[in-house]
Amino acid sequence: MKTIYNHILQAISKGEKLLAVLIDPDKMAIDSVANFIVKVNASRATHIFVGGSEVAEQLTESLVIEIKKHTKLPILLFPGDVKQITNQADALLFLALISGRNPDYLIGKHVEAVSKLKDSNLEILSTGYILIENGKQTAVQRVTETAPLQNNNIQLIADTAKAGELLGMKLIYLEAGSGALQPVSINIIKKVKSDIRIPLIVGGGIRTLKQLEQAYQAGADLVVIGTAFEDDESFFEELQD
Ligand code: 1GP
Repeated sequence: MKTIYNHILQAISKGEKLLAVLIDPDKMAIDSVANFIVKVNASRATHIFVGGSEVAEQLTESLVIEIKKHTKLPILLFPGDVKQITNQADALLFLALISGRNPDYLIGKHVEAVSKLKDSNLEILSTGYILIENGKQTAVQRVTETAPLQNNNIQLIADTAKAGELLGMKLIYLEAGSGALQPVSINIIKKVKSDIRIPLIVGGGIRTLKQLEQAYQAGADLVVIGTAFEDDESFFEELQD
């Protein structure tokens, strides 16, 4: 059953806030998964995202299989490339990098992905992915060869998100980049949230409970955290369910 998107909509309609733990297959050894997932399960996390900008072939599939052994949380692929797509996950964030103008990341990779998706059971969630400047170059910028939107051009960011919604995307993801020095600003989140009707994901550079709560209060429906957990797993203790 492809119910992940409906669950997200239902949770939002009840005023619930969602949290995804991002696991990068390039940084997580298979034999560390069991211990890590115990902490994820005990935390307020509602989803697991798996993906990274640069991941060796096959790593994603074996990691997803291992994660699944230890949790009932839905696993969503957050792929940096077509080779990270595996039918073992529950859903795929089918990301279009709408902040950039690189045709490969707007449509090219998606066409390539179709042969992998034809017989797949993955729930496919079309997602408008918007990269926002955070003071340092991120892996996404380097790999996609696109410039982020400037964080002081809030109208352009909001219009980009709205264009994604009007194109029929199911989710908007505001991304400061993995390990960003500063998360997406409260003002940006507030403005985008007030302009769109579809669920809003926010990620990149969120390292404290305060930043998490600020993102939620500003209007993020689902926050993604990766680096803070990679750097210090005790952060999970602050996020007990
Ligand atoms: C990156 O938004 C995610 O794509 C999470 O970022 O690793 O900085 O938490 P962090």
